[in-house]
Formats: sequence, C-alpha cells, structure tokens
Amino acid sequence: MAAAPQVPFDRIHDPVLRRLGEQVAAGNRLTAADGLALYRSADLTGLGVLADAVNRAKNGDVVTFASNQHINPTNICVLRKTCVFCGYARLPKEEGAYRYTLDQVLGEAAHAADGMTREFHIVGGLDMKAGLAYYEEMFRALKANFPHVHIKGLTAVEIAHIARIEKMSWHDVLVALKAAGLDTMPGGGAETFSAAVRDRIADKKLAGAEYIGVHRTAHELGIRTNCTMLYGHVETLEDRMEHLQALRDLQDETGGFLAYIPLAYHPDDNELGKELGRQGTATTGWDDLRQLAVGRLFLDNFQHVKSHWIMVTPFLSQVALHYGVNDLEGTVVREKIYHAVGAHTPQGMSLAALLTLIRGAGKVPAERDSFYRILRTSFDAEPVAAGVA
Ligand code: V47
Ligand code: SF4
Repeated sequence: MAAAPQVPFDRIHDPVLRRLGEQVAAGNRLTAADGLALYRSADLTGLGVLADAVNRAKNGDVVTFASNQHINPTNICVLRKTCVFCGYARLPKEEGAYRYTLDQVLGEAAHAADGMTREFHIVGGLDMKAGLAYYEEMFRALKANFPHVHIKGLTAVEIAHIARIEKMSWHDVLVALKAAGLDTMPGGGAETFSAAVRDRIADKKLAGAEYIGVHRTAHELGIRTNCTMLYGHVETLEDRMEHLQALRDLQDETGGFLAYIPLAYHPDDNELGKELGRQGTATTGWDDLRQLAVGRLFLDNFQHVKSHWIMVTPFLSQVALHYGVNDLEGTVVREKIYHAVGAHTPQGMSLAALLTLIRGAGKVPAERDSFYRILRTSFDAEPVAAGVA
C-alpha cells in the first residue's frame, strides 16, 4: 500500500484545493463534485503540488519509459466518415488506403531484431478484411520471430469489430487472441464516454459502456489493459468527470488497468477541427496539466499516469512530471538508430534526450517492461547529452 501523501499545504493558495488536499492526505476518496472543483480551480500550481504529493507517495521520484515500436497494420476503417476527429482512417478505395500483408508486418517488426524493442503496440482501423485469422496469424508470426517482444495490441473497439464480423463474443475473440500471443491491450478508442459527445464526434462507435465491457472481459481473462480519454474537443468538464468515474469504477471491480493516458485532441487534418474552426489551435498547456493532475487525484486506484509527449510536446511532458505523471509514452530511439537515419525521426526521441528531460525535472529515469517492472535505472553505457549531470 502507498504511504500517505505528504502535502505541502503552504504551496496551495486556493482554499477549495486545500480542503480537498486534506481529504486526499487523510486517504478519503474524492467525489465527482470534488473532481469538478479541481478542474475549476484557478490555482494550477496548487493542483500540481497536490497531484505531485500523491504521485510521490505511490512512485517516489522514479519516472518510467518503455522501448516500444508502433505497428499500424491497416488504416482501412468502416467508421472513416463518422469518427470526425480522426485523420488516419481511409475507405478501402480511397487514396492512401493500405492493409499490410504478413510479410510487411514482419518487415516493420524487423527493427526489433537487434533486441532493443521490448513491446509492439499494434493498432489499426476497423477493416472488414482484417478479421480474427488476420490477427491470429500476425501475432503467432511475431511471437515466433521475436519471442522476447511483448504484444500490446488491439483496442476495445477493434476487439468488438472482430467479434461482430466473426459473429463471436468479445470473450471468445480475446481467448483466441491471447492464445495467439496477445499480452496486453492499449487504451485507445475510449474517446469521451458521454453519449452526447459520442453522437457528435464518434457516431456509431462502440459506446462507453461497451468499451468498459470489453476491458472488463479482458481483465477477467487476465489480460491487463490501459485506458485513455480524448479531451479538448466538444466535451464539458462534467463529461470528463463521467469518464473518469467509469474508469475508476472498473478499476475498483477488476484492478486490471495498468495506466491512464489522457490524449489531447489535435484539430489539424480532421473534419472536426475544420468544423470547429480550430485548425492550428490544439489544447492549452494549462488544460493539459490540469487534465493529468485531476486524473492522478481522482483515479486513486491507479498506479500509473502517462503523458504522451508526441501529443503535448516533450517540454510540457517534462513539466507534467510535477503534475502527477510518472510515465512517459513515445518511441525512444537509441543513438545508433537515431544517427543511422541521419536526422530526427518525427516520432522518436533519443534515449539521451529522454534522460535529459527526466533528470532535468529532478526525477530518476527508469526503463520498464510492459508490466511496469523496472529493467534498469543505470544508463552509463549510453551516450549522454550535454548538460546531464
Ligand atoms: O483512440 C485520434 C486518439 C487514440 C486524434 O494504451 C487522437 O499505451 C488526438 O490510444 N487528436 C489512439 N488524439 C492512441 C492511443 C494510445 C496512444 C499511446 C499509448 C496508448 C497506450 C494508447 O488516439 C484514439 C483516439 O482517442 N486520436 N485522433 C486527434 N485528432
Ligand atoms: Fe479512426 Fe479508430 Fe475511428 Fe477508425 S475507429 S475512424 S481508425 S478513430
């Protein structure tokens, strides 16, 4: 059990936050109304102080990261027209549509051949031609070729899609995929659970209660999962609290969630962004930090809160390490790969840069595996960026 948080009350100016801080320090649960009060506080620094105290009590100063590789086997998706926030999906005959063959998947995965990648994060569209056999064959081949690599694959929405096209239950699809090599599931597809918001931005997508249902089934089968929330589009703060409440309730029931990852909505290159006239205006730093901090405080039964630095920038993710975050998502590219390609890859950060970022925030970097077991905290053999103590 985590130690009681040591809250430095003198650094919290908002009396409402102080009152809630006393609740948290006493080990009392916050209600959804308390969560709303956290969101509405103008004392962002005080909110961070509180979230940091809770995080330190759970995870100390350690900040983890994993060495993973994303594989997106198909961008063909039946919800292409109704998930209006998505810029990735294509219809089967649309320009840019693709579905990898098994050889292409193995070719992408070959980057893992030198033993550095420890996790494949595999997600794609809801493709009518990517059914159970497609993924079973893929997972079996990946495990045969890269037995040391963990498979974190398929969102709840993809599991439900496979179940629908195969006329199977979620349970039976998950049992089959587990037997083929599925280890854990990512948290994508949650968006915002509120029915009104879903109607507007993700009509026809698996409902919030069904997303929770697929995760419950996975947890019952011993498949641990992550969860997410897409925020910063048309949702209200009440919608965000409804979403957090549903995540906390399932975690109370199963304990199967590994991490919570809020995802900041990006308005470029998607229909919703055009409709809202929001292009070029992503979420604000203020909102990103409070979203992470409120998650840390309300989700008192979660060990890990992850910031996705590709979405909110490495700079904000660094500051977020003082707002309740203990884990960073984003591909870590080792120096030799990094230099081999001769330039910054758009979706990777060198290990040295990541270490600089974590240490620069006064935290202790640690490489972890997919179950959050620490693999190493010493990086002496790695190249070190200038300015790292
Ligand atoms: O479900 C789609 C989001 C998610 C946009 O579990 C967008 O470890 C912002 O879930 N702006 C997929 N976000 C990514 C995801 C994820 C990422 C990293 C780690 C893990 C994990 C999961 O991306 C989708 C959707 O919510 N998304 N479009 C957009 N325009
Ligand atoms: Fe995009 Fe996923 Fe929606 Fe398909 S289901 S349109 S891939 S967000």
